[in-house]
Amino acid sequence: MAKKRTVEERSIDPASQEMLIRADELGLSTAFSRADDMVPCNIGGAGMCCKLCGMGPCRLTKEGQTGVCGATIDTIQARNLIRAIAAGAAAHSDHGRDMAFTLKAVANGQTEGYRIRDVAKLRTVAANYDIPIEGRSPEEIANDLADLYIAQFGQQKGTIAPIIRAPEKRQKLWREVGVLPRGVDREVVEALHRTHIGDDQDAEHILHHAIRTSLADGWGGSLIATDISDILFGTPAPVLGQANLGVLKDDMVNVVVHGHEPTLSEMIVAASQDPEIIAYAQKAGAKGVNLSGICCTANEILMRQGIPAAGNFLQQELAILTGAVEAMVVDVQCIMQALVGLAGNFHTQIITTSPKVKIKGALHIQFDEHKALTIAKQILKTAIDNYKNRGETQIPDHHEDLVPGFSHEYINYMLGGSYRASFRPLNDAIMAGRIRGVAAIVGCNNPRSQHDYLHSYVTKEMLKNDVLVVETGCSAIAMAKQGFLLGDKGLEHVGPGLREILETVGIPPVLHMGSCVDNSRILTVLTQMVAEGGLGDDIDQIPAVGLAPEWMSEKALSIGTYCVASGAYVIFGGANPVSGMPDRVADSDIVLRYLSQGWENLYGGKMEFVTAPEEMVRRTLAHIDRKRADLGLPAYDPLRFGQSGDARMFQLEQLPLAERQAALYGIAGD
Ligand code: XCC
Ligand code: SF4
Repeated sequence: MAKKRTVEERSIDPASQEMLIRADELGLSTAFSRADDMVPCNIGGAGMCCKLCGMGPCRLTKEGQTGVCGATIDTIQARNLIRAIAAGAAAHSDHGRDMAFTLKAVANGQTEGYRIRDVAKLRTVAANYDIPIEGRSPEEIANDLADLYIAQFGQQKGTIAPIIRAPEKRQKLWREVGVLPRGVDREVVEALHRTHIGDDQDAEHILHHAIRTSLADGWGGSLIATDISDILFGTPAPVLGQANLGVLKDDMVNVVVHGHEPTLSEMIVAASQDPEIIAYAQKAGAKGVNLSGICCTANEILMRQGIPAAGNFLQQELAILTGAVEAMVVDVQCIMQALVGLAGNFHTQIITTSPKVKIKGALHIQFDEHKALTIAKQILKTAIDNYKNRGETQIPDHHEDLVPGFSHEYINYMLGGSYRASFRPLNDAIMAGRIRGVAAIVGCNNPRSQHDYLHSYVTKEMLKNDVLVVETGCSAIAMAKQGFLLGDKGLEHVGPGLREILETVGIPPVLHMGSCVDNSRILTVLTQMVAEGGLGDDIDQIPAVGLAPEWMSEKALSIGTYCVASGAYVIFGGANPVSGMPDRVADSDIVLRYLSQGWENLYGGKMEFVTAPEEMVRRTLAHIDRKRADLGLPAYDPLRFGQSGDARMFQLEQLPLAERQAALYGIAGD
């Protein structure tokens, strides 16, 4: 049995530490303690176990060994990896499909409570695909767009439509290499077919299809999900929010929404402000209903409505441990089965809502967009009825303010205003070296690594080195809790050049770009940076890196793969699912070499798994500097900028008085 870690070793977040102590006191298990008890299987963990047929499972432990069918370690690793990528792509894309059906239903007046909130985005998106917009009602346009988007999933031939939003050079490359996705479902199904016993048995050929599958997610299902969420619920713009368990309230009915889809949660937001519901809560002795979120459902309503985030992935159980949650309402993805057992120790009701997700022992109130508001009210009344059963509570007194909502549309606007909206200032700042490059820090928490630590470490190192940081998913929530999504707290960690930009534009050190499907927004930003000019003519030339330091979900692998296919260098921290034999080094390992050098030769992007945090930072900066040099940009010089304004004053404050006077007023000391 592995060693039991202290609460400080388990999480860097004080609110989480407090709840972990409470769990220990109450003798209750959490993902943190179960990770200590459950030693990961080192054969499966390295991708060397195959259970694709009934002749196995075959566990390879020696060099040269094969499975019963003769499958080599490389084939087995590649098959395991593509299956994970296909599952991740399926999860994102099925979410996108449901959004498309919702848009269709809204356009045809068949839903309750929804309307088209962002007509401008609807028109822009539709115009991309030559859907007529002039003289037509939003509903007519939305109906056509919904039909087009629904068709992308089952399309059999040709290329999925949203691909046209990638840089032209990239599209041409994908066509030449033969990885343009034909239909979203088709690529996922083919990944499953190829990995059935007796099919594709060439590791590189298998991984070639992994690229195509992931592109169907990033430029297909995920992008569709983001587009439609914006059209129906509004394109995010900065709004004030809060994060961490301290957002729960002792005198209110606490309802936590958890999962990924905005459709139900947006309606719960509306219902929680309904006078009927407020009155119902007051009759039950509470001040009202206090809504908060976990994971990406949190991100969706945080960035659009300013609804607070109670925490990220590893805090779902910790929220229940407060004893203050009347109901946790879950939809799809990242929901731990342990919630139900844990909730049994408190009064918390776990409510499943998706036709795809039930958990034994949870209450199921099935969501239906045709009766969305009615169902949302029913859920809230169930929670309010449960308020009287609340026992002793312990809500950690920790939360931070934050400003999320940096969609690519908003970034474009903030850099130039309504009349000169443009990415020019960003490109210029990178070209001049004020900003060294861009890092997208994304992805999950993983109880095998200290909760939030890697997100925090990598983010701070990037900021210190004048690298602009954008974040999504649980990473964004991790940094929000530490105050980096607001002006002041994070600024002292920011290098002088980047700091000038942040202060001039008036933005926080870390830009929150949304949920996991919203990693498609990062693709759009990179494409716009290419279109703006000065940073090459394709995404792989931009000095940018993607990092998922605490990843755990298969979706993260799909995201990483489509970013590589789009030209980015992607670094995963923690576990390497294809690490192979312990004594193998990357260069002699067919799979690891292909993910790195092989993909880099083809796409200019590469995927690497790096455990040491210092090494993640070193490789990120080296890549950014190499891309700068390739573009002929001046080498990054930390002393060149920021010698004025706040940053300069901050430096001067550190100096002894005489030196400060000399620097400021030219008064020589004695
Ligand atoms: Fe899930 Fe999106 Fe991962 Fe967080 S970051 S643990 S996938 S909620 Ni996408
Ligand atoms: Fe074993 Fe081959 Fe079957 Fe996999 S496919 S379980 S390696 S026999």
